[in-house]
Amino acid sequence: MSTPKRYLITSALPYANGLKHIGHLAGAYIPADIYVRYLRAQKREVVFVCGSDEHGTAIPIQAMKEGTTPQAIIDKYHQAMKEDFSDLDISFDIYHRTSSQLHHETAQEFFNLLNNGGQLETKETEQFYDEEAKAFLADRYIKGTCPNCGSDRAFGDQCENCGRTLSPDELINPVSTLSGSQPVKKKTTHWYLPLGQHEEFLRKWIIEEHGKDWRPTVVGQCKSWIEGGLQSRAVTRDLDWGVKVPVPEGEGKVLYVWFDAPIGYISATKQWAIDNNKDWRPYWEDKDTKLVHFIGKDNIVFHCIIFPIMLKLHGNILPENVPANEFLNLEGDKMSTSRNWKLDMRDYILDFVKKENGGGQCVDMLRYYLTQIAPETKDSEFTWKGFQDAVNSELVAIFGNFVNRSLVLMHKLCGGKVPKWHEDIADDNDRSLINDIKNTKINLETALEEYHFRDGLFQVIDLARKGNQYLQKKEPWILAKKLEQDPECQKQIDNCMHLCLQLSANLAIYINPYLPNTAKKMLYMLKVVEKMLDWENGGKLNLLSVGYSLREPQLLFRKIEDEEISFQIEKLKNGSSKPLTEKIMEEKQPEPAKATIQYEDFAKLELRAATVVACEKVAKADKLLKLEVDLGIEKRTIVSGIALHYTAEEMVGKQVVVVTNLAPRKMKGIESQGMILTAEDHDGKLRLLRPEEMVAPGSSIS
Ligand code: B3M
Ligand code: ZN
Repeated sequence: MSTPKRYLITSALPYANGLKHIGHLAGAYIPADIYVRYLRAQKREVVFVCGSDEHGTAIPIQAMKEGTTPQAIIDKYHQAMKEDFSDLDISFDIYHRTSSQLHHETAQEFFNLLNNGGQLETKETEQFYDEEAKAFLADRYIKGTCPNCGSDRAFGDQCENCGRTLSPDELINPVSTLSGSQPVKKKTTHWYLPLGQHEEFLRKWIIEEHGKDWRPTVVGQCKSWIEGGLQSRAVTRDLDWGVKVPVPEGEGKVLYVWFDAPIGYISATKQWAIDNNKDWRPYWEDKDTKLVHFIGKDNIVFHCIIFPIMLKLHGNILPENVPANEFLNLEGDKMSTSRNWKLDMRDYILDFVKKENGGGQCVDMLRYYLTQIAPETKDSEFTWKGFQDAVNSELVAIFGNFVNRSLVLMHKLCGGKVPKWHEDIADDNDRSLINDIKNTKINLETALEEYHFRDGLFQVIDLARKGNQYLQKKEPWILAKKLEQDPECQKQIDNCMHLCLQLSANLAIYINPYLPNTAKKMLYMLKVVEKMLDWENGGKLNLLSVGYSLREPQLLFRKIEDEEISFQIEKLKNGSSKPLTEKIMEEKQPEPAKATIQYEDFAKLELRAATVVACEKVAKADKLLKLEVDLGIEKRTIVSGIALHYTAEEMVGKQVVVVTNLAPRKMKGIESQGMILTAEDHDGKLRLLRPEEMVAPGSSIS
């Protein structure tokens, strides 16, 4: 296929009824993010959309559980999920929500167009009705025994035990979850999408056109749906939470959540276009757009059968691929929210990313392991031991080790500068490594274009492994010892180190889609700008110029200790993954009183008043502002975590209190030369501490 003009990449819209776990992350978010980062490095035009799915019965059910309103539920979880994705560096261009006005209008317009075009049928049917609660029962509100596996906890739409999609009529001994009573049948009218009329289209499009390039698991599921005969699907529900059916006869009814949710991809694109002054239409109407949906396997039928029919009828483009993933199990068992057998993204963030020695490297460690075990072709399993092994024996021992050794050796043996390349003494080992650097680019490209993310990652690690083998063969440290007798050895050392450094630069390019924080850290050490990560630079051997001096290396990854692993396993077995409210509380607990100190201890602090002379937001960091402050005799740069509480504009001109003798610290690559004092309110809000009246900048505070 020729290169498309633009790409629209979507990740499944998660239900805003709870925090999402690493199974979701591995299924629909990390692979999409890798793909998008790769496309961006290729300088392709790409928009990556996602957002919260805020309709469906899951929302009012969660509200009942938490004793609050559906609105409060979606507000809480929308915000929480958005933060979690951002903490794990999932780089959506927009994270939208289906409760927005724009989405309601878009979904209603969609329904009207299909309805007015005669593409929907209405049917009167009998549906389950709860006489005590006086309400029609949505499928999710009915529980009973699964006809497939016999589990007595199946819902009217799906059995969570065996995964089978159900209709309420199939349930044995149905009961209403609203009142616990036995539901009765009552007449009601609904709109239906007659899937059966589109069977020919589906057969041609999926089986003939994409039977070879889509994942076999996806094509297999579609085939069995089509061969099983496609029934008409109701696209409306008797419910008061959702997008209102936009016709008078639809009073009291809403669109079925699976009708409106995928339209959420379109409304997200519209909102993105508004925010960025772009036109959304080509993304959904121009055949030169490549649309790709990243989802989990339980969403296949909606993305490969129902939504494509809707898109076709509405005159939109169809997805080019739907790389659905299978499921991720956890420590020998299925992940489950009700049994609290799961690892929430938030738990990992609190235990690793936000811990002292965490940050970007812990984000990358999780991204690494989840890609290495990605359930691309069959279910796979997350174990803490596996996580530890992947980090310690691959990231630390292979990738991190190679980069670190290369930099340490070049500082030792080449005076901290990129040494020359002497073509006249190049040998087979050199040439074979050069070939590997070039071939990895081609193999990685193929893997990424075909959505084989695991395989691609393996290629990158394998290249680092080859780098280690090369160093081991060349032994530049031995050559260094021979220098006195044989000064010619310097040329061999030069070649070896030159190649290792060019390989390190290439590794940064190749790892960037997978582990963006690691790539950035490498850029810093190699003292090169972000532009070097452009894909077209992959395979080049002149990325670092001869004579260029590089920084001292820092370790790319830390080891995962045994205690961390046993702690996590204990935690999982004790079911101590806490609900969100407690997780937030945990973060915000007032600190216990600290031990008494002497005046001398206090006097060690140097506090001064300073005036903010310039201020800007730190790119890609929601919470950070970069300030330039005037301390009378000098100006300093300070990075402060107050961006959620003050805008950059309002900071300029303000006086603040600065701890001036604190050791400088790097945040997002900027050195912060001091700290600004704030008070934290109970609700987490930060307020600046400052002199009651303006004082001369630099005034000391005691
Ligand atoms: N919210 C189901 C899920 O999270 C659903 C996906 C919608 S994608 C349009 O599995
Ligand atoms: Zn079942």
